Amino acid sequence: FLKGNPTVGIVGCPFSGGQGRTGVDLAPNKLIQAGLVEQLTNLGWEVNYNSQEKYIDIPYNPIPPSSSTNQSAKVGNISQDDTKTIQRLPDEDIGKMKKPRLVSSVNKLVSKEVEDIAKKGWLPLTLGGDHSLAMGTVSGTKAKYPDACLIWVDAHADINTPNSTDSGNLHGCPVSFLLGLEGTDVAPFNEWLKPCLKPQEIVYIGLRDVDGPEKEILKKHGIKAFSMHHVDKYGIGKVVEMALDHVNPDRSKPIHLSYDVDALDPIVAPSTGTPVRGGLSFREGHYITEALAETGCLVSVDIMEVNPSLLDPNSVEKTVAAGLSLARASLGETLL
Ligand code: NNH
Ligand code: MN
Ligand code: MN
Ligand code: MN
Repeated sequence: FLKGNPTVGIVGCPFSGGQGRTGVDLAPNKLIQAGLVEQLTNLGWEVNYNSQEKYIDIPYNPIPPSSSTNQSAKVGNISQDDTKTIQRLPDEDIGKMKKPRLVSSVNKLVSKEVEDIAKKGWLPLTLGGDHSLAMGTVSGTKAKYPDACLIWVDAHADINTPNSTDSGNLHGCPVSFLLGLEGTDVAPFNEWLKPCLKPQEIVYIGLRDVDGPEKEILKKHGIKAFSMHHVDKYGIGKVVEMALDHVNPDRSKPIHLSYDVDALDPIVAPSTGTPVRGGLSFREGHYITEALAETGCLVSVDIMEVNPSLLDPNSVEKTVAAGLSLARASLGETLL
């Protein structure tokens, strides 16, 4: 599906507004500093940042309206005016949703960015930031590839609606918006985000902490999910095969991979906002990316929820290293 020399467009999204813990916004920079660009270049990819900057730095910190000058960082190809508009929005809860305007406006920019990169024939590699960013990444991928399927690797289903969410954190809701479930046709999201995904186009791997209402939603819409129970029962090889058989039976459709590092066991990726015991082993987690790379159908990849501010330096190093190796494996690093 990609055009020309294999080219990746890195979309660094230092964004934490979809959940309550700061620090997840430090991940893109950390991954870049740990050598992501060199590593992908060594795999034979041409690496672009799609801007003059080292990576695209999307602003999110609301600043008080009084401090108007020089507060917004230069942000790739996003104009200063855009950043000021975003930063000055008052952001009261809407219903249960926290920071809805911020999450919406950042995702609108991410969506456009991912769409532009995909339309060049490049592979967008989005570095979160929290997983609310998948509203933008998946809608952007879908704008270029309407028949793309979505493989969601996560401990969580992230399919709460604005009505069903308990936490109000929008990183627990992106899938419901992409599907256009009941309650998602709300401002400010409905000003730009149209339902772009069908229930049969998504499959989950790694689930083990799914909220009650989310289980109802999965059942109601017949959404395929492989939990850790299935990984234990069938083994990861069979699970990935069954997942692909469900969303991509002929291995002919483009694939978007949205990878939340909390799918990995906390021993492998401890520095993440909501770790859950009993996750994917290092190999299981990487097998998924290798098998998807092997299909030749991967067109867009997200690496989400690395939080370099959590726990001790050793935990951070492990988690960042896992993020890097997942990115490399997704982009075809071969073991032999
Ligand atoms: N289901 C919970 C919620 O909606 C937790 C979501 N947390 C995640 N998702 N980390 O990947 O708030
Ligand atoms: Mn997630
Ligand atoms: Mn998660
Ligand atoms: Mn929970």
